[in-house]
Amino acid sequence: MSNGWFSTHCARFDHGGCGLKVQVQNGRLTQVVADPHDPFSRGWACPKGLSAAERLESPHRLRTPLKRKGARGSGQWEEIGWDEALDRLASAFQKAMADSGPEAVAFAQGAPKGPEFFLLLRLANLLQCPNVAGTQHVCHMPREQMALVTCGFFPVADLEGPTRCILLWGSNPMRTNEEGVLGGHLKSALDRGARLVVVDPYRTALAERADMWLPIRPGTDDFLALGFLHVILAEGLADTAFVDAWTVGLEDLARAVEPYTPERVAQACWIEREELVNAARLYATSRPACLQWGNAVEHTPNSAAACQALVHLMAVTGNLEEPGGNIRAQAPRLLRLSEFMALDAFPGRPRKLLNHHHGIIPRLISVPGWMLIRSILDQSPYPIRCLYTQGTNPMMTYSDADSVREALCRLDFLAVADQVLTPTAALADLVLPVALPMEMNDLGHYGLPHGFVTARPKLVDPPPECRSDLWILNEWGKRMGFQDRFWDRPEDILDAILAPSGLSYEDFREKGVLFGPRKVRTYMGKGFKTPSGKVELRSSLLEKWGFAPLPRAREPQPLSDAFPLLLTSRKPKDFFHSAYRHLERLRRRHPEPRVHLHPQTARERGIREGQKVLVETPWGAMTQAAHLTERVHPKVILADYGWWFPERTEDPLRGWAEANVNRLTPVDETDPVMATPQVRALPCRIRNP
Ligand SMILES: Nc1nc2c(c(=O)[nH]1)N[C@H]1C(S)=C(S)[C@@H](COP(=O)(O)OP(=O)(O)OC[C@H]3O[C@@H](n4cnc5c(=O)[nH]c(N)nc54)[C@H](O)[C@@H]3O)O[C@H]1N2
Ligand SMILES: Nc1nc2c(c(=O)[nH]1)N[C@H]1C(S)=C(S)[C@@H](COP(=O)(O)OP(=O)(O)OC[C@H]3O[C@@H](n4cnc5c(=O)[nH]c(N)nc54)[C@H](O)[C@@H]3O)O[C@H]1N2
Ligand code: SF4
Ligand SMILES: [Mo]
Repeated sequence: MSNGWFSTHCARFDHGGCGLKVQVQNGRLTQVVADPHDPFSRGWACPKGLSAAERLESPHRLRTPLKRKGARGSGQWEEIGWDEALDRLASAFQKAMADSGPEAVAFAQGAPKGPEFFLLLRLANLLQCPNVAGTQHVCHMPREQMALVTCGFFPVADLEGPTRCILLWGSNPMRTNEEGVLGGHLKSALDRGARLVVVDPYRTALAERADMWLPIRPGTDDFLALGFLHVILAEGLADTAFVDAWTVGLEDLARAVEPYTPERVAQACWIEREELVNAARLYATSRPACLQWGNAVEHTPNSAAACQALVHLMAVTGNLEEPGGNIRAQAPRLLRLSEFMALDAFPGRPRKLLNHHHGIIPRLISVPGWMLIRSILDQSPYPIRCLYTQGTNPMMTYSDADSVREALCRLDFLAVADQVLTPTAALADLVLPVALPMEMNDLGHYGLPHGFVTARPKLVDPPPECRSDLWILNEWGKRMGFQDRFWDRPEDILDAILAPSGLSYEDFREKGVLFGPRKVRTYMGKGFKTPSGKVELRSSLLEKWGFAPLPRAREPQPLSDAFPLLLTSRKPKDFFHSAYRHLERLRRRHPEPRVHLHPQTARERGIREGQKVLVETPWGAMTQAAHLTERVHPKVILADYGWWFPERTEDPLRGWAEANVNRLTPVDETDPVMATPQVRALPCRIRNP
């Protein structure tokens, strides 16, 4: 490959996709800087993206396939070649399926990183295997599915439009770049004069800049959303023209929100009544206004209701599909996902999913991770013996991590594709080293509802024995007997995805980004994509599936003398979930896991800044360093999430248990529609060990 500067997009460090300029010299990546000409990020990039070169050359990186030698998890490995690795993979899966049918095997991936998630689903569908586990039940799907049943599309905050007010709810795009490089867009909208309301228990930098900050009691977003609706409907602040013409079920909704008076909601949410009323008024009367919602609203066993009520908020204020409100991003013309996933090959799929067995929403395409874990442990409704994971680290990211460990240890065969030896990989029979962004041709944001895709071309060769996920799945698929349903080379897959746009991968690489057309008020023609053609404030689909058609709040978790505080968390600013603690540049910025607590809470317990403290919930315990801050309520603590210690090579499991928030999160109660467990707002206590 030639020397020089090349354009690409950041990948796998968050959802952003910032434009980067990358220098290549003698086959090595030598410099990475932000691309000032990128139409989307306009010269912005963060330390994560800028550490892309270190990621490729990290000494922690896996560089050859490994086969387990000693006992599971004992850290003894034998290096093997790819031929043997693929043979082992294919024969383990074939044997389990021949003995016990396609349900005996399973696959898992976390947040999709590129098209590989959908290729994984393709392989599973061709095998007639319904078990593809994911994290969607805690990531995006409560929002997406509740939006789809209510208005037929996923409403994206139109920060590029003339928005006059941003209601930022359980989301911090300055740290996380939810839905594209939104942090920069949000800042531009504020600079153009938009008002800002922040709903977050933590006083974030944006909360400081906001016109109003509602320091909500963690886990009560359902109450607050219903309280907003109560105020808006009671005070006649709804957009009656839109509501009359384009919604059904207003009377039912009005009755459903009646009990959520400002007094009751203020008490449940630990905020002042006036704050609630003023915030609802500001959002409803600043037209257009957009609601940027985050992961926090989908981390409780009432995630569906909270998300549904937030879609109602956008609808009754007339902000759906309005420029500057919440719009329907149009995807560029690409291969249809259903076709790429070969859904046609597996017609009975929905009824075979564990989701069906547990009675949750029939439209969720992946199996909530905890259901897979429970099935492995209980051997119910059938035994699962083999698991392939790619791009996920369930030992750190699934709730009830101790049960994850137990389940993984019970498998006959576990194969893990990753870039480093994670605690999950440490328990595997087979570990596959992956090629990383810039070492392979790749395409970002395919299948996500953001309205664009980004090119991430290959700029350098991967280490000789590292392979991309697309390559692995493509070769594995052919070995499983589907030569005609897979491709010659991974590049052919990208060409197939791009074909409807008329571009080859080479053309696309030149273009860099492909946007869908920008359209608003698309419902004016054919109506909304719901059974009634209108926004369904009372959901006929939820009702048809046997769920409550209207949102209700769930009583907040009670605090007790034994567990007098509430534990919550957020995404790490300098890392992606559990990944990248092995990169020194990032680790220097954030050397150790820290739990944030109020100085008064610390004083009462004799806790000092920096001291290691024990955090306990009724389900488990972990240790992090105390950080004293007045940014949180005295009854709330906010812990770092995703921490393990790649540098602890003496420990085969790399210190997975010590600071792991998910050893403290239960799966005993989950959302009836979306299967979301209680990830945040956990009753807890904190003390000197
Ligand atoms: N307590 C708590 N739990 C949570 C959350 C929370 O906020 N709190 N958040 C939830 C959410 S929103 C999500 S999305 C999930 C995320 O859950 P996971 O997706 O399991 O999280 P990651 O830690 O990002 O794991 C991804 C793994 O993929 C590897 N990787 C990176 N690039 C590649 C690649 O190209 N190929 C392959 N094969 N591997 C790669 C990384 O090294 C890493 O080990 O966690 C959920 N769990
Ligand atoms: N740097 C970085 N960026 C990421 C990721 C990452 O791991 N690191 N992960 C990516 C993924 S997969 C996702 S899903 C997105 C998620 O991105 P976001 O939606 O921004 O989610 P979080 O950072 O988990 O939480 C956002 C805010 O919720 C607040 N919060 C905590 N508990 C509650 C609560 O009970 N109610 C309310 N209203 N707020 C609460 C936190 O203080 C935090 O400021 O980020 C993506 N981007
Ligand atoms: S903000 Fe996100 S997309 Fe942009 S450089 Fe940082 S990690 Fe990459
Ligand atoms: Mo996520």
